[in-house]
Amino acid sequence: MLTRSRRVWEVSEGKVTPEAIYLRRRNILGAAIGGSLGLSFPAVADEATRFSDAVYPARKNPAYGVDRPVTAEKLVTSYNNFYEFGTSKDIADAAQMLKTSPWTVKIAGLVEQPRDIDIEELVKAMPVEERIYRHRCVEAWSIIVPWTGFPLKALVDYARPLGSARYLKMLTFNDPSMAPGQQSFLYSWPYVEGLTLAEAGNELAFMSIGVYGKPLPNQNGAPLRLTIPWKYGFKSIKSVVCFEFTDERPKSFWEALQASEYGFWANVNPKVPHPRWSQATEEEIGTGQRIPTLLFNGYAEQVAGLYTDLENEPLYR
Ligand SMILES: Nc1nc2c(c(=O)[nH]1)N[C@H]1C(S)=C(S)[C@@H](COP(=O)(O)O)O[C@H]1N2
Ligand SMILES: [Mo]
Repeated sequence: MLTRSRRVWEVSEGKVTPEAIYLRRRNILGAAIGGSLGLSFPAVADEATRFSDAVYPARKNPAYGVDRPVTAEKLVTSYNNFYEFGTSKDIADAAQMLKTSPWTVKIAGLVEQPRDIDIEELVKAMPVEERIYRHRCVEAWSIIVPWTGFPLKALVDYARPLGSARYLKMLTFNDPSMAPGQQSFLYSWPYVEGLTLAEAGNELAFMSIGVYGKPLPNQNGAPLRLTIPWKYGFKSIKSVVCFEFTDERPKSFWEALQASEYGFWANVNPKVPHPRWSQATEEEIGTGQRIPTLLFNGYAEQVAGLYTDLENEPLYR
């Protein structure tokens, strides 16, 4: 049931833009160098980053719940999008090659003091809690997940951005020796995403370090991933290594590949179809039910105010 012969959103070769082809040429040199150095895969997966025992169990925040049962853990940890490890949903085994310890997070760009910080140190400084959120993929499937993490706003405050900063750009690791998908020239690595600082400061914007009361499995974006529940899932960037504050709107990974289909805003809206399929309903993974999709994925009350002056922007793709 979970495996479909073909995913409509998978970009067929005919759909690849000239820009993607340009990027692919640009990347060939880097890959060739990696090959000549004889980089090889480690034989065993490294242990996941360990957070202090104080993190688990995290306080459950009752303000963030969902009126449907959570999705089975086994499904959430075995049905994934993580193109660094392949284009199918079945990448959990491949993702075990990701080395998540040590893990350094870079705080860069328009901040008072750019710096590198070990993730364990960062997490110690953050208010960790558990929240249950809906997750709505642009491919029209959804899951309900208990995340452990901290508000993105706490990280923004910690970074102390300058007044000139307007956007937060986030980057995934870039290491084709650990992530075979990054050897593909069709995509422009590393995966990148961005938010306005107003969005990053919204109470719902969350950085996750765990699911189901345990550290994130690699396939879900260990050791640190964005969880931004009112936007299509591709905005929720996994395995983040850099937070850069900038005055330029970042061009995200999917936008760079196919801007007509995947934009910067990507807010969930059942009334705005994807160019190739309807967004009116979604398949709830596990139950197989098709349920109506909600404006802002059910979070309109918290986030609609972010967009009141932006009616001319393509907010819903
Ligand atoms: N670095 C990176 N982050 C990513 C992706 C990816 O391919 N690479 N896929 C995105 C998409 S399309 C979705 S739906 C979610 C899936 O998260 P999950 O596997 O934890 O459910 O991760 C998002 N974050
Ligand atoms: Mo997605």
